[in-house]
Amino acid sequence: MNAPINPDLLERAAALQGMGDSRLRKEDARFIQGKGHYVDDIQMAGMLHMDIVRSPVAHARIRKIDKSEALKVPGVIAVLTADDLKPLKLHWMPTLAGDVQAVLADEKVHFQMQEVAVVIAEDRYAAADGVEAVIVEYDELPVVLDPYAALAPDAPVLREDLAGKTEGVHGKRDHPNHIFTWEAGDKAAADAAFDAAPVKVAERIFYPRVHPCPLETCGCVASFDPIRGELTTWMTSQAPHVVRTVVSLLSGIPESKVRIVSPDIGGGFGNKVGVYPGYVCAIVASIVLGKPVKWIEDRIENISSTAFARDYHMDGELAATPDGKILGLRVNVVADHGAFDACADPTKYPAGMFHICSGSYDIPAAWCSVKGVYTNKAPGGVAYRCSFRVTEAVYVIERMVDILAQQLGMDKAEIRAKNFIRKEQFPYTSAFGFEYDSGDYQTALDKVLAACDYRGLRAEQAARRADPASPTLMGIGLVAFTEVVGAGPSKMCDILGVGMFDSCEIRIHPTGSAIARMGTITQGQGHQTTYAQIIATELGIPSEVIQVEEGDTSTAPYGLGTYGSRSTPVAGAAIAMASRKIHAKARKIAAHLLEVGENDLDWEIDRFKVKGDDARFKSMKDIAWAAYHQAPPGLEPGLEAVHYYDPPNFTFPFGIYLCVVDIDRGTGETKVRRFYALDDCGTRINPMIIEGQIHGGLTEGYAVAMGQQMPFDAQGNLLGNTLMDYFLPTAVETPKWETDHTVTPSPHHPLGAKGVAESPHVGSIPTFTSAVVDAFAHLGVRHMVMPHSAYRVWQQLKESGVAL
Ligand code: MCN
Ligand code: CUN
Repeated sequence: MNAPINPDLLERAAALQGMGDSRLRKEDARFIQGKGHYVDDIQMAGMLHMDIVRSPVAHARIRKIDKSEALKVPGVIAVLTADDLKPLKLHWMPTLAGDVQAVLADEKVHFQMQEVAVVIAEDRYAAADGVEAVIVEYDELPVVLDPYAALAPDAPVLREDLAGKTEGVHGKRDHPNHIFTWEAGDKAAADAAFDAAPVKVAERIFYPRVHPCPLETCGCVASFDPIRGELTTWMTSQAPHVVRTVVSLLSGIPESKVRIVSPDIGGGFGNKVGVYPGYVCAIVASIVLGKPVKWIEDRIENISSTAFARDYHMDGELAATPDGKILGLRVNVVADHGAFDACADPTKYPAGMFHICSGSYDIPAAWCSVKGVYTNKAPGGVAYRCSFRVTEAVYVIERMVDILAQQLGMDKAEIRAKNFIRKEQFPYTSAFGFEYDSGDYQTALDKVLAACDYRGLRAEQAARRADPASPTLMGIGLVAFTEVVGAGPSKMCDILGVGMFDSCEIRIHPTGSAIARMGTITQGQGHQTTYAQIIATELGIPSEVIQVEEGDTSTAPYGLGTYGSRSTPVAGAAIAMASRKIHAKARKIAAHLLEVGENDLDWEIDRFKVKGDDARFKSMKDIAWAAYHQAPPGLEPGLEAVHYYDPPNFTFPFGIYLCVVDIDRGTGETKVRRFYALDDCGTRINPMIIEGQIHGGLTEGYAVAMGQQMPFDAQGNLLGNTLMDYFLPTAVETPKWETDHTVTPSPHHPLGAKGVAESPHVGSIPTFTSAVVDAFAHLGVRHMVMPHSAYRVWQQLKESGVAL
């Protein structure tokens, strides 16, 4: 596209605040004034409140549940247990991963804080008192927390409901605690590469269990209207349409009488993709009692029982030549999925997009295997800004490449450059079968190394290492990650059979303003701002007069929701395509009004003009009016379009991140001196919003790498389920971020755009580890387990003999 040179054109283009403009976030006007409208803000006449009785133990048989005292608590209306749900066949529910999950514990509890009963009362306090008064007797059973121990021949059987089932939805189960084994790549080719390779490295890379911990916890208000037979549920859902389908299938209520609304969401980060027992119970309670029922989690419930993330034990191996050319990759994963397999993966990918684990490198032979295992921990698995296990995949390959470099005495940057998929190799098919759409890794790497004076940093580090009196150790982390986002092509991805397309409906009003509705839902990403910008550029209507609406299944076209950084790659494309349908009709109307042929018109920013005659034109505003008043004969009036976009492929954004840390030899405290993040997400719609997304993702990455963890004691009690213990960095701890970008458009996306929101999280975590380990590399250390808290780093300082 040529930049407009004429000042009038520049002014007209700027007035649209279209793509490329750092338009301020439209959402912020309400958020910063406390005028957001969240689920817990909803009040309805006669609304009841629900609270959940949860298991204090991690593994036990339920001997008895006594509701009688609870029912005497003033204000308590009802207490429901699995026995009450049984006649409705709702005591178990299907999970997104093809397993089943207990809605309320049925004879057994499988993890601490599992849902055992619900109390419905006139207010929240009575509900809480009711919860205290429910008496549950448990016979405790041995607890299994380690996935390797869970696979021991004599391990206690956790899921008795699956006893004797040797075939799971994803193939054979060879142990009662085994969920699936999923393999990708060519094992024979990988084994052959390893047999022949002169250099091999192997390391166990553990990615601990963490939690996305959005500021707003999960919750809903379910309201069943017994007269109309209609169910409306406002809920914190990242995928309201999918929930509508599931609710209809489970309840038998026709889908046309189920309405799911996601109002403002105070952060999702993947935590709000799944369907939780609380939602199901609130809906059942509303249907049974004929009144609206509100359920809102507290913080401890959120961290302890809703979708965790990671918990991947990865055995990585690389085979290479002595000069650092990678010949083969093998990764063997044991994945701790907790008590129920409730990972939010697309149906055909039980281990998500893990086979992006060949990363940014041209690796000729690769194979991976992921074994899912049940333990006595909460279910979940894929959430937390991850795009379906990409975080784990990027972590393992980037750690392994560092380890290989260290073994060979090579520089981190050099070994990466040596193995990069080169620009001219795109589209590139990886050994795991993904077709990477576009990339230019070398240009990005060169830019980062120059911007940070990488050589200077290495010289400084050498000097520091040579000085035994230095109070700090200096480490340099470097990562070159490739993401796979934009799930996805329906041929490859579906959720419970629904293909993962997305949608957009645009309606231009007679006066030239517009409303657009999508099947995605913003949780803080700024869709109301950025989606309008796409339409503004495509149709020449100012962003300011384009209203964007999402999240209400009664008004928005069917979409699969927002997660996996899919909104821009999928819904963003749908927006462009719907706009183009309108554009084509507008051209017909303009030709009619100007009495010329369609081919005699040129499109220019906000108008169609007659070729070679600047004075004769019709603006989009003129055309909108005409569409409703004097549509050309034979053309239906109105100006609107719907488009459902099924992407031909994923998009593959990438980035190069560099981090410099100084570690205090006295305390183990790690100071991030510099963090430089270069991202390439193709065409950029709103640079300011992208930067905000990157700052947010880097801050979460910092949290995961440096402090977040969910430790369990031997009885399966989760230690650290409050914000006193679970690390959420504030402005005090958060390092200063430097951002940069290159632009390598996606060749298959109508706008050339790729998703970006998860990249900073995916890319930064291995960068922090890379930096911390680098500080110890000259002492022979090649890997350290996250989080790199001061205490752990201090232990390493002592072990390496350099503590002061
Ligand atoms: N964008 C852009 N140009 C691009 C790509 C993206 O301007 N080339 C803009 C988009 O227009 C959009 C934002 O960046 O406003 C993010 O777009 P995208 O990368 O498509 O990601 P999604 O909108 O699908 O967001 C999902 C992603 C996920 S999966 C998690 S987890 C996460 C994240 O978004 N959760 C968030 N960022 C979050 N940010 C906030 N504030 N809150 C959350 O819960
Ligand atoms: Cu997996 S966290 Mo985001 O994809 O909603």
